[in-house]
Amino acid sequence: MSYSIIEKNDPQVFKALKAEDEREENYLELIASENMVSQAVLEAYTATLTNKYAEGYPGKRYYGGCEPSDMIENIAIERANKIFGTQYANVQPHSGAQANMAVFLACLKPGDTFMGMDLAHGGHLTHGSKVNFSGLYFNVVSYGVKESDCQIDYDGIAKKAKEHKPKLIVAGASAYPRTIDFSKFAEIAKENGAYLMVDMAHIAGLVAAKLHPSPVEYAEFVTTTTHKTLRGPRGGLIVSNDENFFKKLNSRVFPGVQGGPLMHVIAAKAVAFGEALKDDFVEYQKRVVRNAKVLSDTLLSRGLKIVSGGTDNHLMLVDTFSTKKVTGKDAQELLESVGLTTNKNAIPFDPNPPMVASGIRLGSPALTTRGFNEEEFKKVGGWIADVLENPSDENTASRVKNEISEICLKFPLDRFRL
Ligand code: DSN
Repeated sequence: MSYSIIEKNDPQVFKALKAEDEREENYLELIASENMVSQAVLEAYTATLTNKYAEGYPGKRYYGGCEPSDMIENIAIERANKIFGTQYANVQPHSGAQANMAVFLACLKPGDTFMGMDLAHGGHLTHGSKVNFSGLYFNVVSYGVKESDCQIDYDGIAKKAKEHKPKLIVAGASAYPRTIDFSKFAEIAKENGAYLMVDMAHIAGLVAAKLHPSPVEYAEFVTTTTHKTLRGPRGGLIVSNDENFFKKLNSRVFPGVQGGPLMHVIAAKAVAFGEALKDDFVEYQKRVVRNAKVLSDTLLSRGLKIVSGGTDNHLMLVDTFSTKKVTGKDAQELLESVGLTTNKNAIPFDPNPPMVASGIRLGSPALTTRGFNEEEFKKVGGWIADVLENPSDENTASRVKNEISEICLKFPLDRFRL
């Protein structure tokens, strides 16, 4: 990126911005929730629309001068609906958390009961964590995965739903590597008179490319972030086909949980949605899934344990503790020291506390954007195994670091290519 004016006027900020550019260029990004946006998305993100207040919705704003804002928001809405086959899209949520909050406020009252996946089993903060609004203001009944295979315990969910009669069931996860059966969730919700919300944040790109079943026909509410597999700017989105809630959802986003929308971010969402409607986006998502499998198979072949035995989507959870006696925290630090960015992650039934954790979460979206294919993902798997097998061997670390530097040069982050 060029920051020529900042470089001149504000060297302190320039230094930090440049450091991030260099980090993205010189490290291999394996955090499953991250991706690299195109130059077109970045351009929209820096548009003058950041100056504009546009509280309200297209055609019904509280401020003058909103015609360009209306144009851009309508384009984003239209494209989001086209991608997911919906009639309603709200592109204003600043984040996935705010999209989720708006849905909760649209169908729950404080103190109502809802069910969500336990954070410790791969769920998300906003699905009922005690320290989040979802756990602070609502009565949460958590569900999880089975100890036998670490896959979602649908029978357990059905049992809990019958017992607790939640008003809402939330499906979706932040660290779940398997296909989610939305039809089962819908069946359970229906049997118990509950609404179903699917937070598809992690898999939205796969859903868009029809590589994961869509939740739209099963859930009253579907939320997502726009920056993970969907490869847009950091932000949130709600889509729905249940017309009973369209008005309510709008009023819960604004004025319910937000004031002025971030119009420049909505512009960047519109650009990213346009990219997601192109054929090569489907090809990209196919590579994301294929590359994740290759990485998981490579690690398995090197004796590492993969939670649930593999992956159906873009991510995997590697149990570094039971096989290599390396905690997630140490694994993250070791890998970062050679140029691989990952995050420590609790594994289901984790014997270690969350800040230490027994595993790492790996994802293929960002490196697939960078141009990596099967051959490169095999190498990445090999490097991870080499480092975890020899955590205190400086020769291994230095060899892997050199090889990673070489591959970074071979695959420059060419945002214009996207
Ligand atoms: N923090 C995100 C993730 O890493 O999955 C979820 O919002």
